[in-house]
Amino acid sequence: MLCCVLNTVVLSQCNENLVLAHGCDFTQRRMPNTSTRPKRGRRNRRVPREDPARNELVSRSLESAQQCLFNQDYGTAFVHYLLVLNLAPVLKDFASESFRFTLFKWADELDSLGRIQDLFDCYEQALELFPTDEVIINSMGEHLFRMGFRDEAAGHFHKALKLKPDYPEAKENFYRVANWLVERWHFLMLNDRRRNHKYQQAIQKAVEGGCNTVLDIGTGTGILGMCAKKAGAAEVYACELSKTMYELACEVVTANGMNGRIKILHMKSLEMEVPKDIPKRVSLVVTETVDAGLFGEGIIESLIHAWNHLLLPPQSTQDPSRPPSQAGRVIPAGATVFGMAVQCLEIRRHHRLCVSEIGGLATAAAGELHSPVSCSSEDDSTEPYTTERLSRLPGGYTPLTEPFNALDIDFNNVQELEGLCSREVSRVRLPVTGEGLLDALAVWFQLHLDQQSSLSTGPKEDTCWEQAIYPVQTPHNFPLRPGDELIVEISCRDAYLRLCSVAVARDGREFRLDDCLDPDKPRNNPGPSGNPNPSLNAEAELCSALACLGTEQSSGPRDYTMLECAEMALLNNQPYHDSFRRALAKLITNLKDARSVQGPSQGQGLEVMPLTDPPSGPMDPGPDPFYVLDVSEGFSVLSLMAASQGQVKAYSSVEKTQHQAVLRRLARANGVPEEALEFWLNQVEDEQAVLQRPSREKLWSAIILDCVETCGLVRQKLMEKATLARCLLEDGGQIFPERIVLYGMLVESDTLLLESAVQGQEPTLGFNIAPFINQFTVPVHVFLDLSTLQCRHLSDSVELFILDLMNTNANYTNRDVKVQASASGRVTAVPFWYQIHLNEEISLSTFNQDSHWKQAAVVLHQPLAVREGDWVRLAVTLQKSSISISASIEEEAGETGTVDSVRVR
Ligand code: 44T
Repeated sequence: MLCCVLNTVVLSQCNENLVLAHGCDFTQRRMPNTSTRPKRGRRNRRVPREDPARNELVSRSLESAQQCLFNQDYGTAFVHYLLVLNLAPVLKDFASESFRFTLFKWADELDSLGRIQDLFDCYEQALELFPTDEVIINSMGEHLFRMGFRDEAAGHFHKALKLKPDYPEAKENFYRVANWLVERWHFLMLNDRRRNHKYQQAIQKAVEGGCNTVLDIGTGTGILGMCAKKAGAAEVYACELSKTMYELACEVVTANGMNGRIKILHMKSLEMEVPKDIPKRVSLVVTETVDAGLFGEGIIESLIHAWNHLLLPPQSTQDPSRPPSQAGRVIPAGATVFGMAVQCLEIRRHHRLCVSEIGGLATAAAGELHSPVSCSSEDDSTEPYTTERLSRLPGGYTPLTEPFNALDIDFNNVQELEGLCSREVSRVRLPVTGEGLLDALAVWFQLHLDQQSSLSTGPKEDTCWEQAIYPVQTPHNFPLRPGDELIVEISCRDAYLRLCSVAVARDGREFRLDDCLDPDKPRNNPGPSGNPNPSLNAEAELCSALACLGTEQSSGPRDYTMLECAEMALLNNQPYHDSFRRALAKLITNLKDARSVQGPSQGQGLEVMPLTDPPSGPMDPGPDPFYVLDVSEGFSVLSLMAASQGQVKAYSSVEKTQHQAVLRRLARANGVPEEALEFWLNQVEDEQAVLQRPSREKLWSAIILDCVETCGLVRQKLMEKATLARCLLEDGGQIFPERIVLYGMLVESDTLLLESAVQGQEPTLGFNIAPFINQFTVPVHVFLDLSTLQCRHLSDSVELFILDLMNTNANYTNRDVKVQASASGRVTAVPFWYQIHLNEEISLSTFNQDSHWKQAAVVLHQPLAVREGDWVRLAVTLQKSSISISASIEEEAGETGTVDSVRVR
């Protein structure tokens, strides 16, 4: 009997661990996947007939469906249900719950078998039966998201929420992906009055000057097209590639009485043709398809295509008499790009490994770890730059050069646009003006709307724009000083502007900055302090870098591994790893003590395993090890740290082969025997292996759960995972963390408002846009840097919520918290962060300067005016893993603390 129970536990353990290990990660800040998945052909619907044979078939099928469901044969059950409900739609109400359950179970199986097309076919069949079932729609969205079809997933969540506005699962999903549908910068741009006004003026001038046929490329909400129409253009066309934005533009244009007067096309400008899409070439193209790196939205390609196919020929210098209505031109007319070298710790720790030791493990053997941002164009998985608002980087930045002119581009000169990508790589020599480590080149630009007017995206401007960041990827720590010259290469391969720091000139010699090819040479890890290794002065650092360069020709393979920026920052987070190390050590010591009292394996009432040879080293797992499971998302060394404690057999859920290889190398170099570390997902791939897992008789001593996403939100399904994990623990075993406590404070922040909705009652440039785009407002802001957020603190920090992972039944869903205003003002938001308690003594904060976590904030529906000393009641709700907060003034005075909490039923 015991054996049977355990087998069931182990079997379900295998599945549950998969559940524990896999989750939707809504937070990846990589390029959205714009591909669309293949669609199933529409099937003919059966027409139900009334006859006894059919009734017999229906009832037998229904019985079979129920029997199969009972036997957990979900595939067959699903087919039976389909048959039943197609033949007898009257049974829909009766069978809907079981049908859904069957669908979800079968879909999970198909998912784990990789039968993706079958999975979506099932959903589409289900939706033919239940077209307005928000639960099915939402669940299909979750599968779509996991498969990388993010736009489509977001569309499904939105649809589910429209069908049932208070459906918590859909709300949570929608909030997490809304920015894939309507990116947050739309709000910023529409709130940027100066930018709106300048564009409007430039367009008005051009139209009044005779450009009367206009095409708005990438119209977004339709604003620039409407400006052209309002200025009197005879014909206005607009195109938009995002379906959601296209639909929004149509709504906005109609609401502003311009329906039929602006032709909006749902397509990429590159696919447009004359006369198929627009009757004739236009005299003006307006566009703001520029990102922080200027070319990232494809403006070069779009304008080359527009000049060749959609625009009238440009005004020529030979024949200046051609009237503007007969010549083509573009707003913006061109741009000037600037760059500047900077030292910035925050950038460094997201792109380079800065520590030589993590939680007791030497890192040298990890090989070269790179972030996915690199100036090389060879690797498809890398992007040339990332974006940051320099003024908001925690810890700030130090300029190492003056801003330099990197590029000038004339959007009205098609030859220049076409020549850009075939241009020779240009080299600039920049006098170094500041002292510090070279971490990145920051780039911004001036967008010349016309001869008179321009917009700047510079770090010192009061704009909403971010700057493009080209991180330096060399493993060396390269201290620059005034008098040096930094040599930068500027190129424009595949229509991306690429900047790369290649060398430093000092005292008449040139030192290349590319990688040290000999992995065995010691490296000077920059260290988090900015001046990394106090024993090495700048000169010695340079010499040691040179020593590496001397061996550049050495053969031998390079161990080159890519980590996401957040994974890199996590590796650099020493307090995090040290805390885990201490907490794990304490647990193992306690369990050892308990075992020595009880005798081996007694605690679980299991057969004593045959004794094998005694452990040969301190880190050998030995015959009766402690089992530790790390189900962190992405790359994590916690399993290895556990294995290095000795007498531990650790299971890692690191999936990528390259990442597993890094862990193996680190294990070898740190004396952790191979058998002490296993990769969980390798094992479960092979069903046989699952059943023969060495730990089948065992329960876990520790399960490490990844509870907070980098973006600052509680990981989805955390509590469900904790409940499962709790069942899989041995006596005295522990979930890490055992508890997380949510903290927050009252702030007044206009910045957060500007990023979440179009503000104010005033129409935007006279147009009614806000109510439409504000439908996509999401009350929770993620990826905040609270330490640099422009805001006024209106209270101290206060405990908002506790999540007990060791006893999930003890949790509540609602809690009222009272907090006193420490200053007068308007509470616009409640930023929040977490204290993660690994055990009673050891905890970590997600709001800490070494943290790889960012913070999040709830933006209040309505700002709340407070006077100093007022008591504010915060009603905090945690539904699934999404937090909502509303605030009101508390009339009676009282002490800070919980007013009320409602337990989970
Ligand atoms: N964001 C800047 C980029 N499109 C600005 O679908 C600035 C980022 C930013 N449509 C913080 C602040 C800011 N044909 O809806 C999008 C896009 C569409 C096209 C048709 C094409 N060839 C294209 C190319 C793009 O154009 C719209 C605007 S694109 C970028 C705008 C405040 N973070």
